[in-house]
Amino acid sequence: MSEKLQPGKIDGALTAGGLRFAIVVSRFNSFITERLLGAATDALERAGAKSGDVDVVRVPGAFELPLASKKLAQTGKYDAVIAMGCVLRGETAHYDYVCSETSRGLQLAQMDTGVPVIFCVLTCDTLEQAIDRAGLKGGNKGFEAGLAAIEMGHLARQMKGASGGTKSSLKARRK
Ligand code: INI
Repeated sequence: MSEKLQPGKIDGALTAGGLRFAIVVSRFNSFITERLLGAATDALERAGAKSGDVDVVRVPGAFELPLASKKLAQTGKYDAVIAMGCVLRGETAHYDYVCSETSRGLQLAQMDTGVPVIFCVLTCDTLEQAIDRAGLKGGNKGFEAGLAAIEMGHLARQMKGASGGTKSSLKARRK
């Protein structure tokens, strides 16, 4: 009988020391987005990030998040970018265009640059739903985004050069 399969494990640590982050925050619905920002910086700080390693950039609305995130990712200065916004449904189709282009643009930004771009954009029908997710009943999505940025920042470092080719710096940990 062969031994039980023991796949190598590649985990992203949850310590932020030594990693660099950019946070892009939409001014639109700032009552919500500033609360997301506060929770994300809390998560980063409590995980060991230093002030000089976190930059905050503000943009007018969610629609502007993808371009700013991509430009920040392209600088090569950051291990992860967090994009924060809050889109609230109105009476027209505007909401749908903003949501779809923002999410598509942010995914493209990370796929084009190879730098993790964390999606922290609330897309809600009501203000109450948004408040619930920015520090009330639903916790705070900003805090979750901070943790996701740390984990993905580490993973991206470990997977540098692992683009499907034969050689990479990716080292699986075996127990
Ligand atoms: N931007 C948001 O971030 N949230 C919204 O709810 C929103 N609504 O509802 O219109 C919104 N619109 C502005 C948009 O993101 C752009 O900033 C604007 O169209 C200029 O490009």
